[in-house]
Amino acid sequence: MKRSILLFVTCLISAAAWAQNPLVTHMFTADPTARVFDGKLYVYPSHDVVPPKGFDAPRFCMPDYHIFSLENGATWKDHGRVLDQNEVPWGEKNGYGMWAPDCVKKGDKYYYFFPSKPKDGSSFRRIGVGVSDSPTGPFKWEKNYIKGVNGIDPGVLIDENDAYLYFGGGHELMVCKLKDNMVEVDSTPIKVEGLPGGYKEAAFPLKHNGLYYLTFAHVFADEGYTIGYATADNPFGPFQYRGKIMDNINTGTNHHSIVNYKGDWILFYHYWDLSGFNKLRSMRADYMTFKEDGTIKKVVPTLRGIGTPTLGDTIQVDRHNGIHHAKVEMVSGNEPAGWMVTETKMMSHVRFNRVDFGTGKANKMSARIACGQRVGNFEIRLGHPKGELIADFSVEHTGGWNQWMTLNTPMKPVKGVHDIVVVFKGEWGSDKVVNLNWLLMSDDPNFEQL
Ligand code: FUB
Repeated sequence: MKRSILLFVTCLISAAAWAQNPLVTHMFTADPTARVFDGKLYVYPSHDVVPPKGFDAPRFCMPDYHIFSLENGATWKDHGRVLDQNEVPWGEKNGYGMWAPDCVKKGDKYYYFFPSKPKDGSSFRRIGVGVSDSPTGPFKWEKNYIKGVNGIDPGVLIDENDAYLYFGGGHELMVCKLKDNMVEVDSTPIKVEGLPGGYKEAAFPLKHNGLYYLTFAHVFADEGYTIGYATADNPFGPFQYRGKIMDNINTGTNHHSIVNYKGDWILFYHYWDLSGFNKLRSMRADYMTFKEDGTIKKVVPTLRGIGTPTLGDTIQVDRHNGIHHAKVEMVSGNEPAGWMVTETKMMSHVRFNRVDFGTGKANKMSARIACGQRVGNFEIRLGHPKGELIADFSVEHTGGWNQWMTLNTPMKPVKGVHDIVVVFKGEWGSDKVVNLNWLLMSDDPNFEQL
């Protein structure tokens, strides 16, 4: 067993070497529930923070919720705080228990479901609801929690005109039907039958090809925290366990959701590589596949993740698809949290797949670099290290390997989606040409195309 865990962790570390995850780096985000509304991708995560000093806050310290949407090809917009713990009409003040939420659309209204600690002390968590005309709020919060529902992790299924609420954390998950008003139960919650033994939480239901899927976080005694799924021919079950969607990736928790966006299935989940601490998590996403027979192919986590960066999106080349004779490390100095390509030896290169050059309007490429010397250049090529050269940057002395600045250079017109390779050139024997954080393409009237 130990050997297989070791092998898996090794695989995860090397997956890190092929892989734009986490999705955001300006704050910690966990429990991502992704939804597509009118063709646009939104994520409704929870928010981990460092507990305030001297305050008896819980270890998962979660004060509020933000909403994110995917803009352009790979930029996540933070719509700001949508609910603070102290605005929950029925919630305990400073309870820091704003755990995993969900948001669904029924008719032309959006319903945001969230757990919080009730001030009446009636349960560990109750589930509240807010209603809005927009997926990003503002929401009108119900004065009371949903009567008859005790527990965490709401996951809602809209099946034609009916809505079902799954929830719970423990050895059982629960389900009930919601009334048309979406804020009251229409049936007493019952245990979901047919699920495997062991601790479960993070119920996320979906319907695919007429089959009901209940996906959930599931702890195996010998493996730990996995994401599993079960299917049934009706929302109340009984369900049949069908296997794992993701193995234990050593996250401590792994709360997920699944969405179909522009024809691709995507699994959202969380990990904690940005903080180095499993209670300060960051949401991630990777593509997922349903096989012809309805089973789900296990998802291997990557750092590259999803998204096709285009003009205006940062191309985080450190979340690469391939690297040769260079390394990735966290940035330091005067730069926001994240990673960089470093130890860039002569002729080292890094590959990043699926960049959308659009209709060929980009004429400028920018690069965020830190450099402690002045010799060398790095080239942006299409497809492979000897592919067509589309931009060339001469390195600058930025003041040191931790001092960051943005360089600009003209680029050739390129159309469509291509993989790119950054090739670092210095002198043989030099260990570091430059530290590179990100690239960005733009259409700048002050620049001429190469
Ligand atoms: O984020 C707090 C709790 O941890 C969630 O409600 C669970 O699903 C687990 O991710």
